[in-house]
Parts: sequence; C-alpha cells; structure tokens
Amino acid sequence: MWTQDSLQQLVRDQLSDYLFVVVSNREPYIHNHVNDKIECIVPASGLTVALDPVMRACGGTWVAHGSGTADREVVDARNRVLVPPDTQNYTLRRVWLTENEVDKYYFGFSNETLWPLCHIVYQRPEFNVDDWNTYKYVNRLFADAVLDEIGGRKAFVFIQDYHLTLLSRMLKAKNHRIISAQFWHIPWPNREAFRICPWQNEILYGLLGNDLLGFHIAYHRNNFLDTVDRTLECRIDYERFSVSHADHTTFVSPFPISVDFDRISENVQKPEVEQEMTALKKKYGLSNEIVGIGLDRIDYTKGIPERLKAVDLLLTRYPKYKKKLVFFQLAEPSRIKIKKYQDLNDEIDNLVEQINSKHQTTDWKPITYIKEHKSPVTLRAFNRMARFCIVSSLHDGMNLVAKEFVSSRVDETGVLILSRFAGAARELDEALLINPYAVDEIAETIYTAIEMPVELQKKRMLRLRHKVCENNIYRWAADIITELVKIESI
Ligand code: GDG
Repeated sequence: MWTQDSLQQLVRDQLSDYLFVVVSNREPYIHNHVNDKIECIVPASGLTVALDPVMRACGGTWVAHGSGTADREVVDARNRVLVPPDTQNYTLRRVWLTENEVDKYYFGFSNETLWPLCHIVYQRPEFNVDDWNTYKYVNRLFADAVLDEIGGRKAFVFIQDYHLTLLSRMLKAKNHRIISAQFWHIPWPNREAFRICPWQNEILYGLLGNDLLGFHIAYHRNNFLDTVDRTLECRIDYERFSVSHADHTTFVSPFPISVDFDRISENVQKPEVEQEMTALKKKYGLSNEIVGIGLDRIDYTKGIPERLKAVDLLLTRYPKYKKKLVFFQLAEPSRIKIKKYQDLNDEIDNLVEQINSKHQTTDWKPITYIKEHKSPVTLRAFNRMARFCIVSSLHDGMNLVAKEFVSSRVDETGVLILSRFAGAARELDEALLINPYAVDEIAETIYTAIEMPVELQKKRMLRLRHKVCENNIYRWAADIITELVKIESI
C-alpha cells in the first residue's frame, strides 16, 4: 500500500540527485482579495487536487500561472511563495500572463481548441492561428520560468496536461540534464477526431519530447499511439509501448489518477464536518429526506443537464418521491468567458427553474442549485449526507468526484451512479454504471439507487473503497516515478 511516507522514501531513494519540478497551468493555491483581506483558496480543479498531496510528500517546486487578484502581493522577488499556507511543504513559482495571453492561450487554444478536440461531446473546436501563436509563446514563458528554477541542475520535470504540449522540447533544448514526464489529464480521442487539428504534427512532436507520457487508461494510450502512427514518421514498439521519433524514445503508459483516500476518510470524520452537516440540514430544512448530489465544475462535458432531466423524469414517473427527495447540484462556474460555457450556465439555470416549478410544493422543491465555490469542509459534509451521487460525464479523463465520494463514505453506505464514459468507470465497476445520454436510463438508475437495501449498498461500497484505498494518489505518483527511473537506467 502506497502512503505519503513511502512515496517520500521512494523520492529520497531514487530522485535525490534531481530537483523535482511540477508544471501546470492552474496553480494549487490562489490568493484573492476578499473584502480588504487576502484569502487563499483551493481551486476546483481535478489536476491540482490530485497533485497537491504528491507535492506535500515530495517537496520541490510547482510552476504555474498566477491567476489570483492578490497573487503578486504574497510572492518574493523571484515570484515564489511557500504552500500550503499551513504546512509550507513546497514552493509555488508563479508565472505572470497578460489578459490577452490568457484569452488566447488559455481560453482560446487550450479550452476552445484542445478541450473540445479531445472530449467527444460534439462541440466543434475552434482553430484560430492567433490563439495558436500565443499558445506557443506562453509555452516559452513557462519554459523560461522552469529553466530559471532549475538553473542548469539535474531535474525531473513533471508536466501537466494539454496547456503545455510544447514544453518538454523547449526545456531539453536548453538543459539536456532534464528528464521529463507529462501526464494527460483528459481523454485522447481516436485519430479521426484528432486529425482535424491543423497543428497536430507540432503538438505530437512536442509531446514526444518527453521521456514518459501518461494517460488515465489504456484506451487513451492506444488512441494516442494510433494517432502518432498515422501522423508522424516514427517507430512504435507495441511490446514496450514506446515511440521512437527524431532520435528520441518516449514510453507511453496508463496511470489511473486518484485521490488521497486516507486523508479524505480521516477529514470527513472531523468535528467541523459534523457541524457543517448540522448547519446544512438546518439551512435547507432537511430531516429525513433522501439526499442526492452532483458536484462539478460547470462544463459541457460533465452531463449536468442530462442528470437534471433525469431527476425530472424520475419524479414524473415515481411521484411517491415528491417531498421525499432533494437533489443538490453543487456547481462551480468555470471558463465563463467562453460563449459555450455562458450558454450552458443559462441552460442549467432555466432547467432548474422549470423542473422546480413543475414539481415543487409550498414547502419543498426537488432541486437545490448551489452555484458558487465551496470550501472542502462543505463538500465533505455533502458527500457524507448523500444517499447517492451522480457523475454523468459525457466524456471524462478520470473524474475525481466519484473517487472522493467513495473515500468519504466511512459509513460504507451510499450509491455511486457513474457514467460509462468517465475513465473512473474502468476501475469502479461496482458503481451503478449509466449511459449519460440516456435520460431514461439515468432516471431508472436513480430509482435503483434509492431503493437499494443497505446490505447491498455496503457490499458494493466496501469493494469500491477497497479499490480507491489501494489505488490511491500515492500509488499513481509512485508508479510514474518508478517507471521513469526504469527508463533512465535502460
Ligand atoms: C481533469 C479531468 C480528471 C468541484 N467544485 C468545487 C471543488 N471541486 C473539486 C472536486 C474535484 C475537482 O474539483 C474536479 O475534479 P474532476 O476530476 O471531476 O474534473 P476536472 O476538473 O475536469 O479535472 C478529469 C482530473 O483532471 C484529474 O486528472 O479526473 O477527468 O477532466 O476534486 O471536488 N473544490 C472546491 N470547491 C468547489 O466548489 N474546493
């Protein structure tokens, strides 16, 4: 079983000669001005939630875009601040971007091109040359910051996600003592989908600058190899899953990301979570109602309208649940500058209003929509109060909300309803699996979840907890580091 301590030991034994550097667009802690004070928040991002415990264990430096309104005020002369605020285990080095750069590199190329290109949810990607040029330029800014941190030393650079596809080659061109791994947090689509990208060659060439490339599941790895095979002149070794191209070999493997199971299981039992549960019950007038939850960044890949429609259908088909069921949709607005996200926000607002006005009574409404950033304590309280949690992603790399729900269920009850199209479904097959496009199927599955006897809930939940406990975030990081060390010694 991998723990924070055993991961720390692995890093000490295997990487002691190397500086450990994580690079991502999103920072793990954001400092904002709130009413004349500076507040530090944890963003709603699966990537940072997963990587933070790894950095707590390994130490080192995390390079990321400083996006908070007070970020510049808390850094030193080299744009660094120690985080987490309470334990200060590692250094956060902030990269500054102008509004124009954020618009084109982040909202533009990253989230209007690559995000819809990789998630097959029938949203057309935008291909804008200006965005692409800014994306290249911003990758260079990140490279400069990383190289400055490393200062010519040996370093293991762990690059995150689709915002930084060109980084590894830029780094290695300046410092050959760098070894790099990149983890792709979203799906890799099939080659027909990817080939429409006018810059596919540059992106693939950039990614193949890494020594190791990780995906959540073997299916995404295979899609990537197939894409490379049909696009570049290269040699693919299907025994070792490696690609040799332009005198460099990249190993490509699946590493299913996870959560800090032990920490979540421990935290949900703290008195502040109990107090929050009591406060929430009072605030929303709950006594014995059946509580369901959905918890997401507001994103068109997460299938939020589909699950709301399923709650509507359930109540129409089974009116016995009226006044008995309350579904909480907890949602954090995200990428709101992009039109498709604005439209989705409007669609969800309207749906909630329509469904509530169709079913509500004087003292009850079926859906409580909480559209704001919530503290980890509030999220834990909801995870504990829920009889069922719906994850209905139309396409998702992994989905940590599902694993957090399982980790929170220290009472071993509760039912997870999980989309077949989320990477998590490959592991968590004791969940009730759904096709999120089939509203009828979601509604019937909610019925099954509500009616499931406690013994059966426990049987399934125990198995789920066992899996998440064993395949935790420390194992994910340890597997990547072990693989990298093996590659280095080849
Ligand atoms: C990408 C991939 C992959 C949500 N609202 C609040 C809040 N959250 C937290 C959740 C969870 C995280 O945000 C969301 O993680 P997901 O994994 O569901 O999704 P993405 O952000 O799309 O992440 C995904 C992940 O990367 C990791 O590789 O699993 O497939 O798309 O931890 O709890 N956190 C706080 N307040 C909120 O209001 N504090």
